[in-house]
Amino acid sequence: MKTVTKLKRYDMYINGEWTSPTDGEYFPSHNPATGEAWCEVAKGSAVDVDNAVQAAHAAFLSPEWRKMTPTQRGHLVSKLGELIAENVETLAKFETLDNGKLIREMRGQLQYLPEFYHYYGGLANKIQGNVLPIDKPDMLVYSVREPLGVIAAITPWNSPLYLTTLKLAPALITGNTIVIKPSEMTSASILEFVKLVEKAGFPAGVVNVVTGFGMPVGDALTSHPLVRRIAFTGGEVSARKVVENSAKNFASLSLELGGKSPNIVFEDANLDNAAMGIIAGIFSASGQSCVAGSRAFIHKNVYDKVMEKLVHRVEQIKIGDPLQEETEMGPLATEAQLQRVEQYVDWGLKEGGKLICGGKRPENIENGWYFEPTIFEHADNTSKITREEIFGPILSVIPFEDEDEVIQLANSTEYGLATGIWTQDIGRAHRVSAEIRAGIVWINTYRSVSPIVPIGGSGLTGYGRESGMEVVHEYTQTKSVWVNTSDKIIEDPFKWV
Ligand code: TXE
Repeated sequence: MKTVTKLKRYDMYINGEWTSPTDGEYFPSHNPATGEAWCEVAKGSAVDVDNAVQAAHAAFLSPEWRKMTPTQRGHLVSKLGELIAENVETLAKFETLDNGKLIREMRGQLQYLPEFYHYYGGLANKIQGNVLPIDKPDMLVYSVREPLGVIAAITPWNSPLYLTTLKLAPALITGNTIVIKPSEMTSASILEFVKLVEKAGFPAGVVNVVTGFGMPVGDALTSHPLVRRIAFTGGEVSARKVVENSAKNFASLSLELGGKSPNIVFEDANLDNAAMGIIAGIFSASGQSCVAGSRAFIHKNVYDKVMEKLVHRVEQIKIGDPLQEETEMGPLATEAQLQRVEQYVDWGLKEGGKLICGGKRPENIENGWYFEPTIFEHADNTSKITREEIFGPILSVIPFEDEDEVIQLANSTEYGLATGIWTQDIGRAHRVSAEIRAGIVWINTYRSVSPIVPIGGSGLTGYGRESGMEVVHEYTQTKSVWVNTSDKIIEDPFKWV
């Protein structure tokens, strides 16, 4: 008889308490490398969401949080960074178990994550208002930047802790409180991480986590009347619902929905680096990255050479268990995502794309949601596979003849997130960068991120920016304070001042 092992069970974190779901239900979370359930997570409801938002709202109003100085908040956020640094290995393992990404990628992300907390921790006491050069006599006018209130953070499965951090750190240093709703596929690492939030010493209710599905949890959270800002990373379909919900509570919004980012290789580029950059751009994380460089435009004079380098390296990619150090490509995060990738391969072939390599599940791996790194060659940029975000390991390669043509091709997408430009010509690098419609341009590099640098895009990618200094404005609002410094008696109440 098969023994049934009891799965690890996660409750929600509301008002500083581990809280079981009001409906008493839990759902399984699967390991993409095996396809098997490895833990279960509380299935939240609208009632749980309300409890979490009310707790966050009460914490926002509490003297304990309100009266804390920015310096003290900064110290708490930096402390959280230190605790992450001490727990990299454990957190990385939970992320890999849930989303199937390589342990070495998750470890690398987590080793770097404390930098975000230190950056924002240090920024906490540098957010200043202004004394305004007012055009009226006997007046002192100054502005202060104040927190908004309860922030709703909705995150996807591809990089749970990194994408949560982009929202959490700026929200906390500015004095907001937060309710996080992780993806239903990858809640475990966030729930493990929240233990560190508790340990860092944040007051109860400042950080809350509700788990469950988009409907009803994400929906109830983004339409809640006490939510003042929604920071959303995910797909277009859910994003449209979130935007509709924001019409109910007038919460401000940032949306990061991915892209169809190009890597452009000019004939004067260092071709070895360009090939490596293209591979890193699309096959890292099995293509499940918002900035995945899923289109490569290669100048016709170097097209064959670059293709040869690309195919040669791609055919050596080691696919397998993401927990093994030598693995280079792990599985896709869900079975649905795997089927979606297969569907795009079918469309690619039907629409006249030439399959150069990959295009199927690896034959030597029995279980798990694996797919081979796949390269398609196309004559132009018009097919579905070259226009839509796939979120899988499929690269579309298209040749081009000149700069104007490639700028037009690169911009002929509804997204506007990232672009890679590979050239040794400094003038061309900046000229092309200026013409590209994207929130991030990488020249002779790809996929670099830093807490100091804003991320975001336009069009179908969404709007708003995360990371960098300017994001603190998105988590604060200006209060203008007018002070009459004169001791004159006000004689005419109807006189315009
Ligand atoms: O995203 P969803 P999915 C893209 C990528 C992918 C597609 C779908 O192309 O194939 O989106 O991915 C929550 N109200 N990206 O299905 O469903 C949901 O519970 C509020 C790009 O995973 O949008 C989860 O927490 N929230 C992207 C989060 O939204 C709702 C990363 C994202 O899930 C909701 C992920 C609702 N009505 C996918 N419905 C990137 N930018 O990197 C769902 N959610």
